[in-house]
Amino acid sequence: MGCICRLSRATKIIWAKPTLNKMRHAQGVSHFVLWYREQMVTKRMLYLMGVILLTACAAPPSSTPTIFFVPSATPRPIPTRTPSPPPRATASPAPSPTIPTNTLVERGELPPGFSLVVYGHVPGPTSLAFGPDGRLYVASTDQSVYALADQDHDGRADQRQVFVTRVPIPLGLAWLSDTLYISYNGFVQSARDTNQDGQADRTRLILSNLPASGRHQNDGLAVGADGYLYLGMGSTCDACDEADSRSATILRFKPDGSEVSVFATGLRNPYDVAFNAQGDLFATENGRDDLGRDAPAEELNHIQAGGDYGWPPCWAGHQTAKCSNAHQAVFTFTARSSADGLVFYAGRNFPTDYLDNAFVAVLGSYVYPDLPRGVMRVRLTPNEATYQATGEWFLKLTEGRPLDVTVGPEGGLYVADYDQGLIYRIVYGAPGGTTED
Ligand SMILES: [Ca+2]
Ligand SMILES: [Ca+2]
Ligand SMILES: [Ca+2]
Repeated sequence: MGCICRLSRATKIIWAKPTLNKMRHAQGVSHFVLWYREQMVTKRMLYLMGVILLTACAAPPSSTPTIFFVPSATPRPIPTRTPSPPPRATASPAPSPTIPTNTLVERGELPPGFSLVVYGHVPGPTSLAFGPDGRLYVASTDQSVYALADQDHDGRADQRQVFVTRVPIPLGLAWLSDTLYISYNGFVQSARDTNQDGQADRTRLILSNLPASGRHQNDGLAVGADGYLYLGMGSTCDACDEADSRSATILRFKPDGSEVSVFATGLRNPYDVAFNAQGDLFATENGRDDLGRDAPAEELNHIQAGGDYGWPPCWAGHQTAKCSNAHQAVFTFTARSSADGLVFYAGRNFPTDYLDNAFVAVLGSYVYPDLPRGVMRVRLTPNEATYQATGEWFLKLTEGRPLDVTVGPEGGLYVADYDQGLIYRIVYGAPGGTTED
């Protein structure tokens, strides 16, 4: 399935299958990988090595066509070897960025200098959003939204509180001022905590009766600079003509639920939506399932007002006469690997070349368990009216299934692992310290 098909209803239907439960259990309790790196090297040389390692680690999924940096691995019989990274002991007098040492990676693989710790535990986390109070709000498939806090600032949550309950299959969260908007099965609800006890006491239905009875439902939410909310709307089917014009679209509406309009169409399951620093809107999209394992690719789309993104007849690499007006994806991911949560990096912790890069949570596939999963980094460059992109793996996992990503006020990248019920915190340097400097 090229999506978390029925993370809405299919969460119950598909994932209840004994074979899939067996598969999940077979993944077992995770093993922790301690990745401890201490090197006394010059800043310039190690920075260079970091770039080389980063690009080497960036080996893309085979079906991802828009990768620029491909390490040349072809051996040559003649002794004209490409110079390898310089010896570690070579000193350079010029100061340059240092790759932090003393990092820790409790899960997966990251580029040099980054660390990852388990920040918190939430059952079936589907969506993440930091609140104005600095807490991390986490939507859960147990029909709740939790708020996590790291009160002693050691980089791990030590307090968890239920903020809202009775929100079945919540897939999207977005804060606007003191109000949390929650996208759940067929509805968007607002929630506020007016008496400062950490729990919502004022809730209000903003949108009702959204099409959610089929294969997908309403997904992620984002707040635009224009003050409107933008909502991904999944299709009711794998590939069909929809009866409800709101299905397989991006909806736009005012925070009070008025002025609902279809902003863009032809998106089979736009799991998440996010704005970049320029105020442009992007959406991930899970492609159709009926064409086998190798097509279509999962997509990242630059969403423009009135745009048609092609589903069902058009997808990346398949442009027929019907597709002349369909927008092309700006980046693609391995077919069927389920590109889901999306955020643009706007923090101060990562090196500056990460600013405004997209991070995309790639869930992987329950049908094809060998497909890659983790978090991809996508760099976008303006190109006429849209963008061109290159991408590489940022976090590679062999177990667990990332479903959403967000950035903390202190600049950490937070990842929701749906399968493991964990939230990861990734920073540049050693873990610890969630206080904004
Ligand atoms: Ca803590
Ligand atoms: Ca309250
Ligand atoms: Ca999200």
